[in-house]
Amino acid sequence: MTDPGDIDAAWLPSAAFRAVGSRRVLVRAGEGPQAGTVHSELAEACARFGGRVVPDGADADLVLAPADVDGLGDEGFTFERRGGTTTVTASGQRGLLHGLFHVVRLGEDAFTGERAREVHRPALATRMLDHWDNVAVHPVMGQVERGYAGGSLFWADGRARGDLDRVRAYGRLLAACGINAVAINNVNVHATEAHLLTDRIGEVAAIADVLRPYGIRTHLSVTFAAPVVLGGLPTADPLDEAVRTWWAEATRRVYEAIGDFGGYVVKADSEGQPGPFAYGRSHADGANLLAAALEPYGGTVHWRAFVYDHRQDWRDRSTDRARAAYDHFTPLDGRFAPNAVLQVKHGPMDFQVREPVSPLIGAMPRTRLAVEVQATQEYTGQQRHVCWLGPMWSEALRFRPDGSVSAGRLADGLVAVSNAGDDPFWTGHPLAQANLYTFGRLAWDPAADPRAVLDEWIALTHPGAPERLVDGLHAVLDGSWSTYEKYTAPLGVGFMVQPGHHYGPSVDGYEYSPWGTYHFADRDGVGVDRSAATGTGYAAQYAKPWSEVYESPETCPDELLLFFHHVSYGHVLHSGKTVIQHIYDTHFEGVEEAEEARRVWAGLADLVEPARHARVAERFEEQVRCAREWRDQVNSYFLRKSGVPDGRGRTVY
Ligand code: GCW
Repeated sequence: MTDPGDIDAAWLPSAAFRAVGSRRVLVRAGEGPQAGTVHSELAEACARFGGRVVPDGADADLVLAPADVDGLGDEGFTFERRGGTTTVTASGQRGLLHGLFHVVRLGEDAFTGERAREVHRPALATRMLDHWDNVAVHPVMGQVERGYAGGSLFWADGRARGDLDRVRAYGRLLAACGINAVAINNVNVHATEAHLLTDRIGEVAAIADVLRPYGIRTHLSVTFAAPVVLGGLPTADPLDEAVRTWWAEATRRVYEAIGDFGGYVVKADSEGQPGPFAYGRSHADGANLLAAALEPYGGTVHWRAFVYDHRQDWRDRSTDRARAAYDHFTPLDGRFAPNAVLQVKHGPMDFQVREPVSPLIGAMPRTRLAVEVQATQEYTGQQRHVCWLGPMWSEALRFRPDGSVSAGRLADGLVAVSNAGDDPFWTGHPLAQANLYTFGRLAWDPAADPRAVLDEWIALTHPGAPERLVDGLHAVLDGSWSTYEKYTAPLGVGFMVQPGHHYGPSVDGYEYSPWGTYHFADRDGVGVDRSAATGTGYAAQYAKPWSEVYESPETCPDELLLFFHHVSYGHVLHSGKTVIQHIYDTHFEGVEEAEEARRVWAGLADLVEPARHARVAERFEEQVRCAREWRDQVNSYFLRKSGVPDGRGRTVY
């Protein structure tokens, strides 16, 4: 059982260091912030578990040392075990830090048998978390927009926290799963937060100082209107000389305060945020303005592609929000600066439980791209429901726009909206920690098997876990995404959530709204026709084979059918069921699966630290209640629309 003092430690409880800490360890990491971390981690682990940090030349069980290995880069490392010695080498301190955590993950396995030299390096250069944290509590969105884990880790009482110990602990957790960049404020940049860029950069620097020893660079969300709202200029036109000078000067000062500052994140012309459209300029003009300011210092601008009309008329059937990012950005391919990265949500809509992979991914070969996923569970149960997103992300990362199975790279970076806050369990729902951990590991290696990553998380979080606990956690987590999908919006149609906060069911909640998120259910059928032949043409944004696969209901995968097509309730799926019977069956099953997961969790009470067990148990009560609400509202809605009864005669209201 976990030491109660370790609740805060998530996947790095002290016992996770037992294997390393009971060895003779030789470190030649050199000087520098991450080298310092390697030294102190090992010294602490050895002090706790009876090992020893030995001087150069002495016999050692574990050696960490610099080496010049071709192609390792700044973050890669080698690992091998020969003649009773485990050796980690790296060209940079960051690599040694990653190597150390690799050894921690392996535990005793790192010190048994022989292992030929393995080379480890991250597949994606940027592995980033975006925090939607506000400095000043926002009247509607609170301190953390879409945050379900308490307040912000970084900000409290209107300023950067004075005590950054928890930020330090956070940085350590992130380093241990491979994350190397954090944006510390909301992409919706409000009045107070705009000032972080200029007169409040000192607060950002204090946070950056704490994250640096873990190899994490700090990024800032900035408002495109900064030259106006902060600089007093009459315009923020990206082609205006005074505007360019303003950004260059502001950025120079940022780097004076934070030498390794990562760069800017920008949400422009999106949901009311200012952007280049106001000046008749393109998003390439906008992004390149900031890229030019950052370029002398090696910084990057992450420019978000979440640009769509959020004030559309629901009566207008020709506008399709799913098309928007592709339509806006593909004409700009090749026009973005080398240090501008287009940050694209993994799906074309908005982090629904099921969406196709965005057609923008793969459609801009001359543009650097980062894929954005949402660890914070805005649409997947808000950390009251267990919903492990590893399989969903893995599916998206394995998707190949040309239908191949090659391991070719989808993007330069992977970004997640963080699900962490100042909650003692970090993520509100203790099991949601698995999402954060899995994200980091998949960003390091998108080809990794998510279940193996989950095994790592379980082993680190519960060192020495008996098989019953390991099996129980798998039983609760493995299928939790599929369970959530079953009791919520069916067959990829999306939304059906309560407007505004997005928790719980409201089938027609967004049906007559300006947000572009409709399901078009009537008495005959449901779904959005996005075919090229008769619909919005969205399906044609894909390259072959996907454009053809999605074009026809005959070939479209069941799980996406209502995303791409409007079909009758009697339409027969590949599964052999009609759409209406599928809706009934999955909603009953989803609730049963949630109840079963709750039962499995209850049976683990003797193996899990009591406070953690109680927190999860309490969340399961809410999940089951809410799942039943989803089931009954969705089933009743479709019974009333269609008049088709459940083939199995179960209760529908
Ligand atoms: O998912 C939506 C959220 C908004 C968010 C927006 C975005 C930060 O509902 O709260 O704003 O996406 O990604 O910009």
